[in-house]
Amino acid sequence: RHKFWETQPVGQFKDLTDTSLPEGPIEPPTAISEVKQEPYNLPNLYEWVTCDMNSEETCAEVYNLLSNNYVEDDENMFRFNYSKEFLRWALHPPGYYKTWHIGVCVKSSKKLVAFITGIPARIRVRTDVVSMAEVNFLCVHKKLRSKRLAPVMIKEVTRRVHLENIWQAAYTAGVVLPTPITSCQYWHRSLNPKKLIDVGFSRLGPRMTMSRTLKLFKVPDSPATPGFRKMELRDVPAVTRLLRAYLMQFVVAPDLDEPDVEHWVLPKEEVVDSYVVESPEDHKITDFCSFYTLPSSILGHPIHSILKAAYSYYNVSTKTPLVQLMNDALIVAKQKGFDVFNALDVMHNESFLKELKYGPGDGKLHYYLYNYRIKHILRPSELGLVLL
Ligand code: MYA
Ligand code: JJ1
Repeated sequence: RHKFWETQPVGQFKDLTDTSLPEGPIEPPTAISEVKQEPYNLPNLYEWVTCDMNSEETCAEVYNLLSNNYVEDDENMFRFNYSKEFLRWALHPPGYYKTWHIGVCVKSSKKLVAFITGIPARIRVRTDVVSMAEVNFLCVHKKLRSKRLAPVMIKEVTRRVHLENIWQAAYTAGVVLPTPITSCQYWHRSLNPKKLIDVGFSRLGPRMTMSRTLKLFKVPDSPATPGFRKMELRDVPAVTRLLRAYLMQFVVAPDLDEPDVEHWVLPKEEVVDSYVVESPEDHKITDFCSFYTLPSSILGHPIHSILKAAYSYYNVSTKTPLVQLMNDALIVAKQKGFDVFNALDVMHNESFLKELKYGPGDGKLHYYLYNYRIKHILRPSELGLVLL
């Protein structure tokens, strides 16, 4: 069934019931000198390139490949449209390796036709903090699909990760592969219901009129929580403490330090938004919420071409009820012109989704680890990791 994945050190479907298998690495690390020194072979017309995402030209080529060929929904109505600024941010965390930003070009024309990336991350699994690669943005041009290019790209990124003495990876996909550590559901909160219905993203509910729908999804003009404000650089130490303490309770979560928090959650216009609640009495940071900007292209619509979507990222409440905090997140997202606020049922998200009028989407997101076995599949609420 899975000619490629059956050969890889990942949990296999046949092992799902075998409780004798231990948790932890599936294969031991080898000496770096044992790692293949040359790139894997590509079909003759193609060659490997390392993509320098700091180059405006390269970044634009990657953007163009993804905006025309990356992930679509099951009915091919929408396609993720990651911005250039977002891609730069996503691929340049502390300690990133340029060699993990891998392109495949046509030799003769240098046209970019495929892409895959890794970034380094420390991921905690129960009590074990593991150096991993987070693999993302795997994309093969529509005209080159089903030619078994993806397995070669996955092997090549694996090789380059091994060369840095890293032996595990985390990744997500909309498709089921051997074998998910958990499977999450997407939920959607309409902010601009008229547009969402016009473009076919959502439908008028049964026994609902447009005017009842507009009223149902209306949000206040400004946040309700006293002390709710945009996160600033000076908040990094407090936000890091809040996040580290919060993420401890999940089975799988990133191990974030201050440089990570500065990179991943300090607000970046049109990329990531973060807010804190600063207590008006003692000026302590008690709560934090964040979301990232990932628009989708609307395919073949006469009027609208972009759906502006916010995705829930990391949220921590110690004083403000999570429902109230996330309601304020909806309010600021609406102010910023987002059409929809999306969230997965990870961490404590289930506690606000229904209450804040999110509805389940038709998409799922499966989470995977490479070369690390987990004994039992997790509930989404046991997962403390959001990949972009
Ligand atoms: S998930 C986003 C993936 N991208 C898209 O969905 C964009 C649109 N689609 C495409 O561009 C292509 O359809 C892709 C497949 C490139 C996805 N993850 O070349 P093929 C397996 C892993 O003939 P194509 C993301 O970015 C498939 O089961 N494997 O197929 C995270 C089959 O293997 P097997 C996938 O359609 C990526 C083989 O590929 C995926 O032309 C994490 C067929 O290859 C998928 N999403 O190209 C990658 N889709 O026969 C793994 C299909 O065994 C990282 N396949 O079933 C692993 C860790 C590596 C680092 C390790 C370090 C230690
Ligand atoms: O966005 C998604 N689905 C939408 C649109 C569906 C269009 C027809 N297929 C959806 N809309 C309903 C919203 C409605 C709002 C009011 C309340 C009730 C609900 O369900 C889905 C997620 O649900 N997105 C996708 O399918 C995109 C791909 C997801 C897999 C991503 C893989 C990522 C790889 C990462 O590395």
